[in-house]
Amino acid sequence: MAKAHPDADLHPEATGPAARTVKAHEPEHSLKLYSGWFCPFVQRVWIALEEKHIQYQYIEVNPYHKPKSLLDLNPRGLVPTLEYDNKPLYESTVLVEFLEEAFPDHTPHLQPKDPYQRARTRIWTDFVTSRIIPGYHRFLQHQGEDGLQEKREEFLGFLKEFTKEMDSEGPYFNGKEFGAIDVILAPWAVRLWVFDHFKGGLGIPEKGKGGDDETTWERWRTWSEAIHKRKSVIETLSEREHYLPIYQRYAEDRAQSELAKATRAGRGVP
Ligand SMILES: N[C@@H](CCC(=O)N[C@@H](CS)C(=O)NCC(=O)O)C(=O)O
Repeated sequence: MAKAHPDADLHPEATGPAARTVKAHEPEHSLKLYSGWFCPFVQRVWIALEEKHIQYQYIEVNPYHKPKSLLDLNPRGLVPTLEYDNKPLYESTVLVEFLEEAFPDHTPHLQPKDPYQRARTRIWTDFVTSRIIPGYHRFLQHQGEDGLQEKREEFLGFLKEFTKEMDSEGPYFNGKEFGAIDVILAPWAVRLWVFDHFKGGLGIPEKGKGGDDETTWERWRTWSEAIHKRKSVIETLSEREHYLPIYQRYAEDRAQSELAKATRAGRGVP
């Protein structure tokens, strides 16, 4: 028999503010979000749905058990998966764009109107996928003190690069309006506490202590605070205690092979 995935026994449902959001979206609806409450890729899509007040049905599944209902829609059995008019769609970055196009009358518009800004959103979305998220995993999975600081600096370097592209006033990436590029990184921004908890600190300098990078870190802090206060972000988060065992596995050497396998297969991990 195949060995159970270490995350197969994760907490079965959303808790805290996210549980209230789930409750409000229990009724049957033709737009269905197949979700794992803990998953940052899901949270992107969930934030977009909540921001735009789109009606949908929330369906909790454990993607490590892969129920038939999920596999029938998405052969890879990943969350998030959407069912739209009886048709399946998946990949979080595609879904965030899709919701904007499929529900054009719903505001706020998350994609910038200006084609240049829209193209920049794609460039920096790619940067989150190809640099920030892998850097986050390398830092989180690093074992021992030796070499940890290099992983930390690599990750912070990516955050700085991203931050330098932000509108100088903010608070959001493109200025006053919350948009798709904010949605794309927000789930990881609200999970950075894992480094304080497991890796001896994230390492972003305190206010006034950023040296040559102070302006960049100040801009990061402005963005991060705005993200942490955003209603749609808060209302799609569960209680921290239930994320802890998941991250503990990745931070403490127990899921390294799972992480390597998932990364090779182009899948995300929580
Ligand atoms: N590239 C996908 C990643 C989605 C993903 O990997 N989700 C994880 C949960 S956070 C999953 O479903 N994992 C199940 C598995 O690895 O089999 C996206 O952006 O939607």
